[in-house]
Amino acid sequence: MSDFPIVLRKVEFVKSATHPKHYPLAVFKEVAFAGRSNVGKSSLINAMVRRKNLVKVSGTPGRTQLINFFQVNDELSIVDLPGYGFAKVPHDVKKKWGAMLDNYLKYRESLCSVIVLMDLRRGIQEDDIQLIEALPFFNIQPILVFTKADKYKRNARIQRRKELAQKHGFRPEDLLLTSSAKGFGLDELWQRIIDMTSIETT
Ligand SMILES: Nc1nc2c(ncn2[C@@H]2O[C@H](COP(=O)(O)OP(=O)(O)O)[C@@H](O)[C@H]2O)c(=O)[nH]1
Ligand SMILES: [Mg+2]
Repeated sequence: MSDFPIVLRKVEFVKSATHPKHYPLAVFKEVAFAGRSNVGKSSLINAMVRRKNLVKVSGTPGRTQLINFFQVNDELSIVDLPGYGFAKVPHDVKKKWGAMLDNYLKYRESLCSVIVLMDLRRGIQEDDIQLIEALPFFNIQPILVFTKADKYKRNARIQRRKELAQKHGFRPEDLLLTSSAKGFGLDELWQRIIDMTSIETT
């Protein structure tokens, strides 16, 4: 297991909310995890905080339409946003999701960064691009992360990242390769979060 650049002294679930008036007080710097349903969001958050079941993995995809707030070391707030791009959710659910995310990005003043998760096999999809391109309008920095990179051998995943970076106009080094199954890329993602939030790490 790799060493994280942060000591995890305390990790806890705070609350779930949909409306800004129910968010927890914005006392800590915050990062939010976003991505399509089934991309590996819950798995990655669990791996990042070294808890097996802090966040439920893979119930019915697309049904967790809540914003879930967690807290690390009384320093950092971590948010699990509802997954997008689930074809089977009805239109009005999608509309509600859009409004909920819009409100969150607009009104969450403690939000430093949105971590956009994308399945390395599926690549960067239309709804990912929409989110990535929207973030600058809310003054929010993205961190771009590929999940399930263990599905490729080492050289193949580096090649795949290079191709996707070229196709979409990113620098390969700005696209993190992670695997919560094998536990790689997590220390690098932690370092980006620490750099972006300037939180204490000891
Ligand atoms: N091989 C592999 N599978 C993963 C990884 N992360 C998640 N999965 C699997 O992908 C599915 C969806 O994971 P989940 O974390 O629930 O995705 P979420 O819907 O984005 O929260 C589950 O079956 C996980 O076991 C990974 O890093 N590698
Ligand atoms: Mg999930």
